Parts: sequence; C-alpha cells; structure tokens
Amino acid sequence: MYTFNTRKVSPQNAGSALLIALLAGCASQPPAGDKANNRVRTPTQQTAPNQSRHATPDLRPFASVGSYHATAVSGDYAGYPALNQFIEQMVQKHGFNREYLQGLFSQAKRKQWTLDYLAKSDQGMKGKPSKGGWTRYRAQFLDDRHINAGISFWQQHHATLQRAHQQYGVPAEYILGIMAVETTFGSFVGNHRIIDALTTLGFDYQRRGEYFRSELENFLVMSRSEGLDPGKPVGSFAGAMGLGQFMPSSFLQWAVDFNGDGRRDLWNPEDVIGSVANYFAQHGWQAGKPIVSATRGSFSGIDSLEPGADHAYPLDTLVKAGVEPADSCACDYPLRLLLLRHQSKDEYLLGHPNFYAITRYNQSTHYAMAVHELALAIKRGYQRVAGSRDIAG
Ligand SMILES: [Ca+2]
Repeated sequence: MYTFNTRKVSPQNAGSALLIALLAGCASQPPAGDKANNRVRTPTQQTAPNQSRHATPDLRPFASVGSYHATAVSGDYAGYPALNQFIEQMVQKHGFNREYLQGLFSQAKRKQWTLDYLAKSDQGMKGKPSKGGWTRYRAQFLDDRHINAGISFWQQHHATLQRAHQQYGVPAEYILGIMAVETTFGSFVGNHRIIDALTTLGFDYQRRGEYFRSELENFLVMSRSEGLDPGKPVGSFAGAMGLGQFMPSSFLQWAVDFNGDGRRDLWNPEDVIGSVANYFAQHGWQAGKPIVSATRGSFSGIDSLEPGADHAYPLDTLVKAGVEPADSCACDYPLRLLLLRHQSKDEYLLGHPNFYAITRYNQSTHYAMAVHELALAIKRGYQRVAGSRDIAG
C-alpha cells in the first residue's frame, strides 16, 4: 500500500504531509484520491466476458484487455526513449504485445497538475514538524463524518470483519481506521486514471521515477491477470486504488480474495477487509498486543532520542533518558518514541510493534496515530449503538 498517503490530496487541501510518504518511499500507499470523486468505481466490471478468473495474479499469458494497438507511441508520451525501453522490457519479461502497449501509452496523459504539486511539496516538506502540526492533521480525520461512516460500515460488514479478526488477528476497528483515513469507506477513491498517474510519475518525476516505473509494471501485470482494461481504473494521483488505496505492488503481494468469488477486487468491501487485515498480519501485527502507550518521567534525556517510526529503542534506553510507559508494560521488544505537536504542548508517546505495523501502510506518525484514534472512536461509537440496540431489543 503504499505510501504516500498521509492525508487526502486534492488541489484544495494538498499538503506536504502526504508527500512525506511518497517521498519516503515506503511500500505503502500513496495519497488517497481527490474528494471530487465521490463514488466508488468498479473497473473490474470492465472485464472481458471470456476472461478467466484467478485468485492469484501471476505471469500466465492471459489476453490483455482493451483494444489498444499502435505501431509507435504517439500523444503526450511520443518520443520518450525511457518509455520505449520500458515497453520493450514488458515484452521481454512478461510477454506483453508491443503494439498493444504502444497503443495503450499513446492515449496516456501527462498530468501536469501532479508534477506541479509534487514540485511544490518537495520544497515544502523540508524541516521538522511544526507546532500544532498534529492538531491540524488530526482535525481532518477525527470528526463525526469519519466516525459515523465507520460505525455504519461496521454494522453492514460485521460478519466479514469478525472473520478477518479471527483469521488474521487484526481487530475490526483497525481495519476500519485504515479505510476511514484512506477513502472514508469508498467516498473518495480518487479520480485519476492509474495509467496516467503512473506513466507521469514514472517518466516525468525523476525523484521517484524508478519506483513508479516499477508500480507501472506491476499495474500492467495486475490488469492482465485480473482481466482489467488498464485504461479504466482510477485512483489517487500516485496510483493507489480502491477502498484501501493499495498500490499495484501491494495488490500483487498482499491483496486477498475474501468473499470467495475467485477474484481479488480492491473495490469490493469484503476483499478490502481481508486485504487490509492480511497486510497488517504480514507486516508484524501481534494479536491482542497494545498499540501505543502514554509516557511519564523527567524526559531529561529526550533530546538524545530520535522520534518516529525509523528508530526503535529498548525500554532501558528510554528509561535512562527519562521516558517510560505510563501503564505497566511487558515490553521485551524495542519501542518507537512518538512526538505529537499539539497547538498547546508537545506530547510523547511510545509505539509498540502494532503501531509500527500501521506505519508499514504509511510511515507517517501522524497517519498511524489518526488510524489508531479513529479505530478507538469508531469502536466506542459502534459499541454504543450496539448497546442501545440490545437494550431496546
Ligand atoms: Ca473477491
């Protein structure tokens, strides 16, 4: 999944936080889609009638979907030697038809807005988090709209969420926290064509071009194995798709068919529930273990420690620096020091391995904390509603 996504991106609320993930290059997910797109697309419905369905994408030579054909690339991407080289690689490595790909890329669009946005964000992302940064970030997600959507989604999919919890050990509320932050349960899945997004970033964004060319390769492999027309799917400007905003590489590695129809569908709620749970499980989620702990102590040596997901400290190192968990902690594993800059104060928390697992979806501390807090808020709301229903019944 990717990783670019720390907040929703649109021309109206684009911010550098999102880009941190993008630029940080995590396996995770790029930013969520534009708010302008307010419905869930289901490109899988475009599948050719005779297309075989397989749960596991691989390199089987399925027929590519879509009537693309050209003897050379024309349009926005005419005359790009790197693209011609990429096409040749797809032919040699994956057995794609050259004319098919040339036709497909002849109608790919160069997204200047994306390039301008990233150039601006690359400038703006330098420096440490500012005072009040967490307060502002949190306010985008911890609101009634996200929480109530989560409660409704839980009510609608409680059996599937329970099954995912049993199978992967990931509680429903954390699966919901991801879907809340990424797309508000499919309300905003993005309206950028993936082929345009990944072609633009792969061939016109030097900073991360190699990464995006790899995602473009994965996207084409995914489209063929899933019977999708690669010109159809839409998502974030960075190429993330569906309710959980999976990048193509994450789809290939971690998506699962959780409704048993033989296909992995990033736009199907049940498949997304299973895929997010599987993603967490494969990235070290430990069933029943804590996520974050409040801290206490003198904080006398706090400046010697680096906050964030990248640095882990044994408990005795933290204690020597004057930081310890406020609750009792059988912490026989390294902990992350988390700094949250509120408007009125700075707060330090300790992140357990399950917090780190959330940052594998997006490595921003703010992102993972928003998922955590939304998870707790949605759970409280769901229990309240379920409780009042039990009383009424
Ligand atoms: Ca499925």
